[in-house]
Amino acid sequence: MTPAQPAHHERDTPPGPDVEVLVVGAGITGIYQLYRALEAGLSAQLVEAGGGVGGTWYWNRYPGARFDSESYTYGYLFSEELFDEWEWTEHFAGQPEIERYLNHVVDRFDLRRHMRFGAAVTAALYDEASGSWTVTVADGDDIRARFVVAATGVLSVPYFPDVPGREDFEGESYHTGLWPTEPVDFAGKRVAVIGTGSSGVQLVPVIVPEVASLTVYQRTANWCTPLNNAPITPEEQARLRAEFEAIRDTLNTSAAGFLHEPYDRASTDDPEQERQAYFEKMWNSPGFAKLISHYTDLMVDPAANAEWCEFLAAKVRSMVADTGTAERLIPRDHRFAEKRPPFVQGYYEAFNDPKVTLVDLKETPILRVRPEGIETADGTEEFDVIVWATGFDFGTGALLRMGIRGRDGLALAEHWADGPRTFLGIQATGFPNLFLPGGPHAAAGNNPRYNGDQVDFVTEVIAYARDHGYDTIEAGADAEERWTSMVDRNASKSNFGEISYYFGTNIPGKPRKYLLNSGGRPKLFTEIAKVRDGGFRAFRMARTGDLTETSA
Ligand code: N01
Repeated sequence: MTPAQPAHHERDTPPGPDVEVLVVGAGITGIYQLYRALEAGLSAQLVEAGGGVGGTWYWNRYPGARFDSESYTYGYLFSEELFDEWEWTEHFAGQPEIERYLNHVVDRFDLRRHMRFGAAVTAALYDEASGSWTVTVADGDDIRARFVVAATGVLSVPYFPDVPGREDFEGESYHTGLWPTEPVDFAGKRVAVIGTGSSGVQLVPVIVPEVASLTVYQRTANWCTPLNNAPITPEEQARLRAEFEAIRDTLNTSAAGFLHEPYDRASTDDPEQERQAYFEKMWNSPGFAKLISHYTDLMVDPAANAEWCEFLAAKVRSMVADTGTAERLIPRDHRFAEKRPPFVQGYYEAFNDPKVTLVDLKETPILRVRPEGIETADGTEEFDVIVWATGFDFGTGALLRMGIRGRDGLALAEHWADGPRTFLGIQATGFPNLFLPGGPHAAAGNNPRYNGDQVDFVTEVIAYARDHGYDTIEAGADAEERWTSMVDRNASKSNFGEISYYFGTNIPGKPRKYLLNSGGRPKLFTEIAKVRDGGFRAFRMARTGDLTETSA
């Protein structure tokens, strides 16, 4: 603005947007979106509810939190210099190192000055006349933005089950997804952990040495397999650097965004003895190799899956000394990968420590939380600390809590009353100029890879609109319908039950709709290419008459 121009409040016309792109969330996706927007020459700001950078990796700082995708496959690939200069210490880095990395990226690319922390979004209202959004943050400030990119993540709203008396507990209470920035002192304390998903099973073995006692409350046993983590040797570091181009190509094109090679044999191709040998190889393989490099029929043939599960059950029995505990730790009600499988370090072995007890909630459900502890059908056990490792309102949780209202005041909560409706997982019809990379209908493997694909495309679409003089971008209703029904249709073809939080089943009253991208990353690539080839006509782009006058 030149000095001769009046200040915004003195104008007759409404002021123009404060910023072209407002990113919500300083997680891995939001940081990347901020970088891309600035690189494209757009003015951009980022608001973040937390006190620092990291998103999931800021909030989930519980002991034991770590990657289960290889560190160098999870980090950014947009800069070879960044890839070269950052040395991950482990194949699967722990939360402190991840948080340091994300802060390094923010400072390395001078992004922090565009970021505002402690700024949770409480409302986002679309203004038809100006084709822009007014976003209210927790301190009451309003930011007007042409485009809003909600990079708020799928696992960002912790879920506390409605257990009677939960608020009455007089000891310390924590949720793994809302972990305090000050370390929690477990020394000599009687600790309860409720929940045995990926978070609970990471935490348990790490705190055992400190606690006086640890009681693990398990409702559903999980198929946990070893993470098989290791330090990255200097030779491996050198190889990673030397092979950057090839690594990036594979990660940018592979179906799930991993380096693991898909296997070309079905379990029925091998005789029993060779199958067992291959199962052993999988057991000793790192992280998600156990899904991606497994027999091709693992996820489609129930018999193949059942045989692998028998192999896993035998492993549990061999690791856990107490027979009753071992049997309780073996899942009976779902197949491998029907729920998101956790990868562990020393989880099963932790139950051999006399300080650790397993309570099977299918046998003795929690009746209530009391001021002094937890009451089950077996009586009350007293605790100093309760850790709720009870998961998240997955997929739609954050977006539906942001007070988003689009065209004609349409609430996103209303538009999604029966589950999310999106085009490519990045836009919803009726919400022009709002983008949702990394939200529902997005996930298809290693998060940063397909979230990054979405961010790249969002940036491309915004730049296209800008370069062609358009102010508004909105997914067409037919495009939204096509993508949404593709997601629902493919999800319903699975021979797995709808028991995972992927279907919203962990939250009472939530619509049972698939929340990931059931078409996978290849489908996202195909559709993006089609949109590009079709001259972006899947989006409605328009000029807003008075915008040119009022834009900053
Ligand atoms: O949450 P979850 P999470 N009474 O929903 C139990 C990612 N992640 O935070 O299965 C008793 O998986 C519930 O029991 P049930 C990863 O994508 C990644 O552990 O519903 N228990 C379950 O055991 C993961 O999938 C890493 O019967 C109750 C647990 O709480 C996702 O985050 C690390 C209950 C919740 O498990 C979520 O994982 C950590 C109740 N009323 C997380 N309600 C990496 O390694 C729920 N539960 C990268």
